[in-house]
Amino acid sequence: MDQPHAVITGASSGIGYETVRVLARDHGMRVTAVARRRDRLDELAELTGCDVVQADVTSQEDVDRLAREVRGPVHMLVNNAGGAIGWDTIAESSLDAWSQQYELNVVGTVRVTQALLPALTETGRGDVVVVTSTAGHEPYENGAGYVASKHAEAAMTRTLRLELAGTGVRVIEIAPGMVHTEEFSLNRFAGDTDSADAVYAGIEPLTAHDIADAIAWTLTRPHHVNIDQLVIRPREQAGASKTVRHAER
Ligand code: 8X3
Repeated sequence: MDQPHAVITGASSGIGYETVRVLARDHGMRVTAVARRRDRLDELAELTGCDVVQADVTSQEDVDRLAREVRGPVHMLVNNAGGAIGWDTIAESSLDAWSQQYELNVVGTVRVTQALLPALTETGRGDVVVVTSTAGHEPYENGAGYVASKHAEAAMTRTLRLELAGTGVRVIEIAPGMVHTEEFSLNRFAGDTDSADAVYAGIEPLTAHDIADAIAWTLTRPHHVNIDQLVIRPREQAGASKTVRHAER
């Protein structure tokens, strides 16, 4: 086969950024990094030699352009773009935040998948990875807008696997728990660094590299092996409502 080519969304930071590095640097894949921020994309291109496409997954126009601009066959799509907005009870949550999270986490993933599926099926052995969350499997208080969008994204992923059976395309769900990235919690708490830092207090959270490494592992199994779903949490996070925190030393 040609050099494997992976397209990764949400590549400007966190899990997406690290997945570009791991697939390009450690696995010698050709990577196209997709994100909104040009400066981060340029940095990644310099660091890894990846191709870049500046695009917002919530824009149909951008994603249509992505499908046109992506070079050569596409073997892998890593749908990583997504995020959480707000920390409120359902009674007090912003409807706008609900819509934004659904648009980004669910519709954005479907939009990119639709746009690249022809290129993925053409190769006869494609991969669609969807980075969901443990929030896609277990609810928690104050996060319902995110939790609901991630449940929907996980359901979409399982449906996609059913629909693509027989096409040669694997559908892989990666469901991370608490991952300390530079932006996830900051975005959730609208830039409030104290609240964002408190999420990771007294626990060793996962890193973006832990998840990128897991994504790479699923993608490098023999192609008849479909890792349907990987749920990955830090050891001290036994569940959404059960995190054991140790006193800071
Ligand atoms: C992020 C994990 O625990 O904040 O998707 O829902 S969590």
